[in-house]
Amino acid sequence: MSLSSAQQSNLVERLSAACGGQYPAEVRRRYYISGPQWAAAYEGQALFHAPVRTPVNFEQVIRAWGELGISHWCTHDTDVIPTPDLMSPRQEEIVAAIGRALREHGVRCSMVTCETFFHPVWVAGPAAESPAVRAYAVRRLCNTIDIGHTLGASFAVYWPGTLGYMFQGVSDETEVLRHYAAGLNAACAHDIKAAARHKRPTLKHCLEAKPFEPQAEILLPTTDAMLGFINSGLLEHPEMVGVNPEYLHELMWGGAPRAALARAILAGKLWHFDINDGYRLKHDVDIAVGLVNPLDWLMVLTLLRGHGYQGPFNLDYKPPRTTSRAGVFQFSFPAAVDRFITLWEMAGEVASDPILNDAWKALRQGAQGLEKADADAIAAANAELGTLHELIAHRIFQVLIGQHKNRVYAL
Ligand code: GCO
Ligand code: MN
Ligand code: MN
Repeated sequence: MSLSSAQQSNLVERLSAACGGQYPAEVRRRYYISGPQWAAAYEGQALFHAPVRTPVNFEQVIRAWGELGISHWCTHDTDVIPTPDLMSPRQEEIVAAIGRALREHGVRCSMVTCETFFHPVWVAGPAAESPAVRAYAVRRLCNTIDIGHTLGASFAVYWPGTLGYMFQGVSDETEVLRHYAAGLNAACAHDIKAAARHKRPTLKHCLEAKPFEPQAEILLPTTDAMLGFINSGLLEHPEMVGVNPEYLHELMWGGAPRAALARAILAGKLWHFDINDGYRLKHDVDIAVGLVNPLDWLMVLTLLRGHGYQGPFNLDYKPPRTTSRAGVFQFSFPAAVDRFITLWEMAGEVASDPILNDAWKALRQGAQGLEKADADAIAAANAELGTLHELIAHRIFQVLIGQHKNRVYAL
């Protein structure tokens, strides 16, 4: 017997409740979690994929965030304002309506981002050879900053998208990067004035790297490349510019996301973080947090907790095409939020676990009182401590599966 659509939905509801581990909206609101308009609105389209879900607008997304307890919302300019309406009176009406929706549903706007990859104007990239394209890009960046201040955002994110090439020799990479820097310089200069006008602090401008897609070659493919770019001398306000690493983007090039985040922390530039999951050296599948690499995620959050990261955790994932439109709000987002919260709290357990702390302390102390020049003696004196490396990995696995809280298999 086949189930009606309502019966299928009830089944999803029943099984998701049976999974347990759900947090009430007021608990979810304690975390600085943001939900992107584009993630909720994603219809499942891709090069080989037809859309599978119906469109949703900002009112529907903001209302859902309010109900689910996702405290912050973020958007590209063109997620909510059609390109022809940008910088027109219609834009003002839309932005005012967004402001009303945010207030009504108790959601705040954390971040705005300028779409510089989708529209045909960006075919040759946001820092194209054509001065008209670059001048238009600057107008768009400044406009996005204005929208951000109007909506009370604290961050602007820049994913350069098509900043790269299909063919070598069309452009000089140093020139393209200079043009890109000029765009960011104009954005920062505009922000300084806009912030003063709005009597607000300037936004935190965060660069997001992705190693592949949508170009064959990307000029700033990793968070490390972004950090180098910030310090290249090309930026007039490097102090206003930080990074927005995306977990999967660092994994995609074969890096260790935790190490990439550590380098950004040391540079004082880890301001915003896109959370999702996926596979090494594959496409940008943007799977929801924790569904592929839960152990790695636990360790990433342990690092961020340990360093007092205070920025947003942005749910930049794409609900899979197999999830229905209703399922996006009924299951996908709440489950992603709850996995994040669980992993974050588990990271607290890793940090305070007495066994791990004993092991870390012993390793840091090492064997004492040794003759500095005697390599064999130093190696021999520390030899037994080395076993703690594997013990630590085992203990973290136990935390992940709850064995540190006496979860046992009675065999
Ligand atoms: C991706 C990118 C985007 C950006 C977004 C904000 O996964 O393709 O991460 O989702 O985060 O464009 O600038
Ligand atoms: Mn992202
Ligand atoms: Mn991605």
